[in-house]
Amino acid sequence: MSKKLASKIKAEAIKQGFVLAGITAPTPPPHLRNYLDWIAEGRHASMGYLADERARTRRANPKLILPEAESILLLAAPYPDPKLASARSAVDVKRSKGRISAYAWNDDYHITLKEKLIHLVEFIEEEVGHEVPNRWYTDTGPILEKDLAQRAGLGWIGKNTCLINPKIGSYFFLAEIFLGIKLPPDEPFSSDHCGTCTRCLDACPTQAILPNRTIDANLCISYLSIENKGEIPKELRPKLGNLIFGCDICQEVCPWNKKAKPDRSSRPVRFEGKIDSHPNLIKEFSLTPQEFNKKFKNNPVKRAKRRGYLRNIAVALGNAGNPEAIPVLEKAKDDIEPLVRTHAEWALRAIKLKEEK
Ligand code: B12
Ligand code: SF4
Ligand code: SF4
Repeated sequence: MSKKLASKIKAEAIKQGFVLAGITAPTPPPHLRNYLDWIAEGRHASMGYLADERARTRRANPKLILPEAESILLLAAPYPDPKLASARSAVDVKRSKGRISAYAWNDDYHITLKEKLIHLVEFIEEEVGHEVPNRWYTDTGPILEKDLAQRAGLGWIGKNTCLINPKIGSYFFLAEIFLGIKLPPDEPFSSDHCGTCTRCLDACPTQAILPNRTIDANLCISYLSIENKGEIPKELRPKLGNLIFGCDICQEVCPWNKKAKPDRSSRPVRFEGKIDSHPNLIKEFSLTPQEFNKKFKNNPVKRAKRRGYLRNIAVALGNAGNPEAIPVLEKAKDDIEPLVRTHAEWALRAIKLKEEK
């Protein structure tokens, strides 16, 4: 097992823009039990792909993903710190503006990281002088990414369930490359830096965070506004406030993100969002299918589809209670999407109720 090769690979990963790199073996993840209990309790909501046979067997045994695998390289790629936009746009809290999660301000990481992962595989093959069986993923693989990343030494799993690194916080994506070569594994990150802190649990608007460091997706705003394809339960709508795609709250309150500098990647970082992180809700609600597709072509927001995105905006408009939204909401009663129509009707009722008070 070459330590020198491992160091070279990690150095190349950092050169490519990753901020953390570590190695672990393709053995079963340490906290598989938590995942099995989680799906048995239905905490995955409608995300059936997390609970099927393929999902369970592969998570239990990473070797099933690539039988030749001898090592897994775990990587972290930074995304913007939400406080960069808060500083830029103090109107954040003015409720006619929506909020889009920081991870979605730029092009979809499923697309942008692909190139870097392929480059790393090529680099490794050049170094060893032959082809190396490999398989890479970011997010979409049947893997407990955080559990493996913790074992590869990248950080600890916080009470908010995110992987946190003491130097850089938690605003990063995880990616991994399964490799058919033996590399020396890193020491697992064994300390827990949450201590007695409960800020994330206290701040979560829907109390979605469970005591065993898992999330009840049925309650999580990130799930409700992105993965959920149906109605948002009426009793939860007020809790969404002005969040129209994803949620960063349990990370924003985390002291480890407050400490982390926005330029944690040691490169100059400005506000680099390609899309408006705090769009005007009334304007955004008027997006036609063509405009939506154009605006979010390579952006994570497209995952919600126009009907999910406008559903979320209708809820935010209802929560804002601004009567100026009435004309666009009235118009949406004829929208092609039933989901948009029902949520617009709810928003109109919510605004009228607020007016009567
Ligand atoms: C499904 C999913 C979701 C669901 C469910 C989230 C959840 N926490 O389970 C929803 C839609 C809600 C979601 C939301 C978000 N997600 Co998501 N999501 C995933 C996905 C695809 C699977 C997660 C999963 O398997 N959950 C099931 C539970 C049981 O597993 P787990 O969360 O890994 O939990 C483990 C720990 O709790 C551990 N554990 C429990 N106790 C202890 C104790 C110790 C000491 C240790 C070490 C471990 C441990 O055991 C569990 C099993 O290993 C992963 C990618 C992947 N393939 O892993 C991305 C992923 C977790 N998501 C990610 C992101 C960025 C987000 C959001 C921030 C997006 C947003 N802004 O809206 C939010 C964050 C919400 C939150 N606080 O978790 C990143 C997280 C990066 C990081 N730094 O941690 C990931 C890794 C995707 C990626 N490749 O970057 N997500
Ligand atoms: S992402 Fe938001 S809703 Fe989900 S657990 Fe964190 S604070 Fe709660
Ligand atoms: S807010 Fe506190 S408890 Fe929650 S993840 Fe951060 S340090 Fe841990």
